[in-house]
Amino acid sequence: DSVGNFTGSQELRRVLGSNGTSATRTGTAVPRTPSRGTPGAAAVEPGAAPEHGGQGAAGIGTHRVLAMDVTLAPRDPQAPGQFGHPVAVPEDKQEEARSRWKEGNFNVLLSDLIPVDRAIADTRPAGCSEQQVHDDLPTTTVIMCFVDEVWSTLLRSVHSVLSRSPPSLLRELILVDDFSTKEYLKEKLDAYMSQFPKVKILHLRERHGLIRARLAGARIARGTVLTFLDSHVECNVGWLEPLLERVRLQRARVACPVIEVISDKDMSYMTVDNFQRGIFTWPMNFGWKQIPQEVIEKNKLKETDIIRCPVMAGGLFSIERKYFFELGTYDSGLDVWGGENMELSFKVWMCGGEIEIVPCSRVGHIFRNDNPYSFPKDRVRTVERNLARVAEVWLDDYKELFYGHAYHLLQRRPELGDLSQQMALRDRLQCHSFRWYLQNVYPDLAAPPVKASGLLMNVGTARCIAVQNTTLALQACDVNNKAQHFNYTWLRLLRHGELCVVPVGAAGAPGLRPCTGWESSLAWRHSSMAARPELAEHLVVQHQHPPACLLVHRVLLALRLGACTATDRYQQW
Ligand code: UD2
Ligand code: MN
Repeated sequence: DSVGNFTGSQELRRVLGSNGTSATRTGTAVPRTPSRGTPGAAAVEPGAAPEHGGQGAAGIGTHRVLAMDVTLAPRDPQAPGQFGHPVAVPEDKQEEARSRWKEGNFNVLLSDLIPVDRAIADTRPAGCSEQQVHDDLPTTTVIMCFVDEVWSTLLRSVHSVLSRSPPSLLRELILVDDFSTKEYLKEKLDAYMSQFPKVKILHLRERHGLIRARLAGARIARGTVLTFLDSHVECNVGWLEPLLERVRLQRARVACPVIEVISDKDMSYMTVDNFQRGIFTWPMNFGWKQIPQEVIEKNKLKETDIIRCPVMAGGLFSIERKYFFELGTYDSGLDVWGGENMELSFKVWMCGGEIEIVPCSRVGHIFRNDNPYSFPKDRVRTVERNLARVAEVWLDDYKELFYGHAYHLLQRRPELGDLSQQMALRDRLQCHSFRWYLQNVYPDLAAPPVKASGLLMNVGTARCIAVQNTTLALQACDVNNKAQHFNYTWLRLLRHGELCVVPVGAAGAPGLRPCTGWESSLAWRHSSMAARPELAEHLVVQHQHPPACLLVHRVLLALRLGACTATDRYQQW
């Protein structure tokens, strides 16, 4: 059934209903005034389930999720930004706010103004605070890696973990300093954190990037579960137990909180629309996608229902430590930033696990328009290389869809480094194919529209390719003639309906064949062989060595394959 693709088993389903406004992470987020997290009031609603829920099926007791939050009665209720309210930059500080923006690519001046332990509104859907979780939840190590994080923001992230996590479940909080350059992140940070016995700081001796920095934290972690967080977050009331409950129920599972928005401009805490899944579009761009309204209604989905996701955002999640290592952690060949969320998502799903968003767990995050730190190498190329590694290891033939959408990579393939360990891991774990993943986990991935469609006109002769019965011919171009219409797909097939143009047809010349399955021998690269890209492009059979080009024979005026020549107009289409 379709709901299986969207939501998880419904163990956590409880009281229904919703209130309050919500917003998206793509710009229309609106501040939310606290409705339940009012100062001084415990986040317990009248008529809710009892504090202790008695015995679970296995004889293990359960209790109502703890709403512990020492900030609910804040020291200074009048402080700016308290309760997640927006803050305005004072008139005489506008210039300073602008100049400090680049320290973190958000309003650093305001972050410094608001308390490091401010209260925020409890944005959980109604019903979350009555949910029951097991008394024997696993402990967790929180791992937060950072490079040159803003002081007040880093502190606020740490305080939110310490003050809103049940102490018995928080084994430790490991800060991994990825070779920051800022002075305040050295002795001053060590000194500040020394007041919290649970906080450990690992200063890396060189820049490793977030992927290897997280792994450095994971290697020394002692909690049963690892919980990764970015270093500019605010964990909301009751955020931890629902994540740990999901992992306790099923160890081969990644549990993610709903990621809410801390405004980069006014530092307000904003909630987001419910019912959003983590998805990707080609070439492997992460995004959130709303579950269609009719699916919500048909299946009577509740705001508190678990949401299964094809991929995760990457920054905030809980995973059992031993399971993470069984999966081979991350591909440690991924550099600096980007793509690791795709890698772990494909690996988890294809090798027997699952990924979900837990609506009763909510964590705010400052979304920024640009990375505030430098990349050791070119940023774009670093991310592309990471994604290409993921494509090569996990996508099977579908990697052509990735390369088809990142076309320049076809011409200039990045140096990917050694992939043999990753391939061996996939073998050892006996993971499903990417086709299985698409069919079972992400069946609604939009069928990729074709890359181009229209006529295939030869520049030298100004004639067009046409389909005659089941063979190819050259004719005077006519846009109204359906026989001359072709689609060029993202998999680089030249299609006419169900027929594909193939390099060698029945008569030894290029011809047609039913398109069944994808093989590299059917693919045509449409690209310029010339230094001047404004020249019309060649249709190259790539898997032949040397590559061959589709051309019109000057004498016979018929289609042939031949050696590619950059300037030959009879080879340009
Ligand atoms: C998102 C994820 C982020 C990561 C990234 C893709 C969320 C909320 N964030 O981008 O966790 O998955 O996508 O890779 O889902 N950092 C280092 N060393 C580096 C670079 C970054 O320690 O070389 C730290 C950084 O300080 C931050 C964390 O890694 O705490 C994530 O980086 P980001 O906040 O720039 O990534 P973001 O949120 O844009
Ligand atoms: Mn981030």
